[in-house]
Amino acid sequence: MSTSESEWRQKIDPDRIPGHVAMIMDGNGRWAKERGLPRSAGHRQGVETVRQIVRFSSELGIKVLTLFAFSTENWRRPAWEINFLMSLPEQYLHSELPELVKKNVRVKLIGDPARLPEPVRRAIDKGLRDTGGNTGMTLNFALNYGSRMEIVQAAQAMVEADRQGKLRGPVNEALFTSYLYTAGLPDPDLLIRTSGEYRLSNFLLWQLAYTELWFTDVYWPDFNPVHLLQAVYDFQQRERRFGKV
Ligand code: V07
Repeated sequence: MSTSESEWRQKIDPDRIPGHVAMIMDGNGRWAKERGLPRSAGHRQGVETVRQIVRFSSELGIKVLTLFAFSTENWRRPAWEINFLMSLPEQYLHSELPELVKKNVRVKLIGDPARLPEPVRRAIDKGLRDTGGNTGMTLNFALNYGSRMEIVQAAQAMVEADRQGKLRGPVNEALFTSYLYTAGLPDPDLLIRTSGEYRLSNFLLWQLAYTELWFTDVYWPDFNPVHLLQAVYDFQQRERRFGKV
């Protein structure tokens, strides 16, 4: 452990670790460009960061980690880049699944799986199966995820349930929440976005209503455990009011 890592660790209250941390992993392309490398090199290094941050988050005691891996808008990228990105879930799970199982991490997916290539779906299904009984950190990958689509699909499902006379109770926040991909998960306490962009980019719009937001100029491939400790430290200095005085 580096000095600065142990120093930051000491500044953090272990009893007030944010239960759910969500991350927008931005800046892989810019990281590569600044080094004169192809975008794929940025994505590959981005996966290394995912490995490291998942390990560290689970050791820190974070209960749910949600990572925005691929948005519904990302299909507009060039075909070669989409193909490359779609090879990453399999690569990651192939190398990490044994460790995730050992560390009691449970893999979850939010997003529409319908458009994902068959091999990706198969690899993820295996990940969900092999970790389904785990009770440690939930590692939640947002893949082909878009928040407005999620909300519209929830509304459609409620209309359909009502048509079939199966709507359980009045339409309120609790019922609506139960139709989202994130049903059963707590709302994020902390959102981290890398790479100096100050937007939500159609990520968890409903779920982020009271979330603390934390931004850094650091590109995702350079994001490390010390940055995460800094974000958690800042989180612990803030006073959350949830709309109350
Ligand atoms: C992707 C690496 C991180 C930076 C952002 C873009 C590139 C991990 C996954 C993944 C997804 C599902 C899963 C296991 C791993 C991933 C995509 C891109 C599409 F079950 N990283 N990563 N998926 N990047």
